[in-house]
Amino acid sequence: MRTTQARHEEYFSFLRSVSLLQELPEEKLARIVDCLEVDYFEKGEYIIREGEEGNTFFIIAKGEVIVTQSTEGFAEPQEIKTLGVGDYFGEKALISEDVRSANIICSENDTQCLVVDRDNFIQMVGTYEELQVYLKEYVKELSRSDERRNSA
Ligand code: WNU
Repeated sequence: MRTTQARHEEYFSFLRSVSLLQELPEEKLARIVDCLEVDYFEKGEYIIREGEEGNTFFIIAKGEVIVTQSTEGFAEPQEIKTLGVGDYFGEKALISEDVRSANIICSENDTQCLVVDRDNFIQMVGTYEELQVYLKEYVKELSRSDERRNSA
């Protein structure tokens, strides 16, 4: 059996490899590892639904997801991108204090996501100015690309 210690080290070094978290101080990263949950998804499952309330931030540890969004002039939500290991999502609802702005659908069996809840996310971002600025900019950019795409 894998010990708690081994699991801690595994997630710690994985999170260190995520570009967003590269500059986080060691103790902050360790705290995130302590309060992480791991969620498992199968192909076709919705991880996030557009329009729903959301209180969690996700980092993909294994597998792949697609991002789709309802778009003016189309009956079905349109695919806008694919995300894989080391990518993250779900920050927008937390930062803009809004409902989920896109669907996240699992596209590979046995996809694993590390899940951080709102309070821990706010702690992680709030205590780190550069991260906050970076994410806020990124979220603004997402809203701009939504407008360009005519998302409904
Ligand atoms: C996009 N428009 C919108 C992605 C992930 C992280 C970053 C892009 Cl920093 P949420 C739905 C989530 C949303 C984003 C993600 O979908 N998303 C997008 C877009 O063009 N959302 N509105 N591209 S992938 C991605 C940048 O994380 O957060 O909580 O839920 O609204």
